[in-house]
Amino acid sequence: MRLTEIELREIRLPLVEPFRISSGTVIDRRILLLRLTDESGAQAWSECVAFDQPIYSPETVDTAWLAITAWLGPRLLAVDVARPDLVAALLSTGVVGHAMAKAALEMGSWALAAEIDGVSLATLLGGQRERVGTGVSLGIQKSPEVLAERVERARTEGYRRVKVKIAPGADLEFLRAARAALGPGGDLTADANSAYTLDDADHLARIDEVDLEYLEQPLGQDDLLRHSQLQRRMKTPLCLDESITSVERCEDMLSMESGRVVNIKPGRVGGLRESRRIHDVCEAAGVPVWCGGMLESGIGRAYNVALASLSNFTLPGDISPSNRYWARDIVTPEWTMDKDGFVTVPRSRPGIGVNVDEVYVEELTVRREVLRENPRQDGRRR
Ligand code: OSB
Ligand code: MG
Repeated sequence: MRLTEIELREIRLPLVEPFRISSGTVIDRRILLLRLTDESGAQAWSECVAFDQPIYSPETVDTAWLAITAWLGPRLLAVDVARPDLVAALLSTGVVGHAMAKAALEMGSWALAAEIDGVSLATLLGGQRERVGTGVSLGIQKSPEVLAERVERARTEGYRRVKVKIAPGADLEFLRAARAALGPGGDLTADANSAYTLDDADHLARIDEVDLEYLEQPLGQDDLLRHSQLQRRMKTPLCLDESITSVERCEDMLSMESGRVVNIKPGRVGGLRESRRIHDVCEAAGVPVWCGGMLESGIGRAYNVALASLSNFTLPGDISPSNRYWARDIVTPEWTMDKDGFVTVPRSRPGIGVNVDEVYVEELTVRREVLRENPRQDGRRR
């Protein structure tokens, strides 16, 4: 595989409703899309999951744009890539951080390889599952009553798990209302997006009463040790999201017992190779994983669905259907969920399994830049 062109596009896609987490709110999603072209003419679209503001991690759309155009894109254009699992190392040598920017290129390389090989991305990754279980992630609502209505609706729509965003001042009462709406047997989880400190341990331990499947990322990204101290004081399993930035951090979590469940987001860990490594060490340790979401368009979602087809993704992921986020998605067919709460893994066509609506993408585009290979020193163009 030899890339001849990397096209960057920023689109704006309004969410059907604002999404509020403890650290901020997303209303209009600014999304950075890439289109990779290789010398055979094969193409693949990918998505960078960074937000407009650094509310989840240090990266943003603008830092990723810079990283890809200034440092990462030129590197990928300068080499022949034998296999997509080599791209992560190529992008990481000498460039620290910028995981989401790297992931957009790395993941696109996997899809391009799948296109060239004529197989689906899920198949190339080694995923066996035919469908993946779907959960909904509900942003912080105005009141426990409003949340209860949303939970009730999610339950009737068939979601296999309901996740509720929490923050100090919007936690226990909200979770009690959610539990009442879902019933005692329903899978309920909460995500704090790092809104607490260990000083809140007594308060957080009271969350045990609502019987969550897990509590996601209560403490800071770097708080692996503190999460292990909190875990010892709670019955509820902890799940780590922001903290797991690499397979090494995941190994640290396992040896410190900082949590019992892992959320894998390929953007957060630099791509699909690292995601698979994390999946594998968790599987070996008997720790279940699920695929997180970043309010992706249908392009990013395709990668999440393919990843979640791997064997140890035994818990429902944040992989909701297109209409939970967008009035109109940028792919066809749009992503749908069946009445049992599953999304089907597309296998019948090569690559990411959906078509990109390029006319609509063009309409939504607010910024565009194209990177091209530099002719080789000897003047030959292959
Ligand atoms: O922690 O998973 C998170 C959205 C914004 C920032 C952080 C998170 C989320 C979600 C979105 O939970 C889940 C989805 O894409 O459906
Ligand atoms: Mg999370």
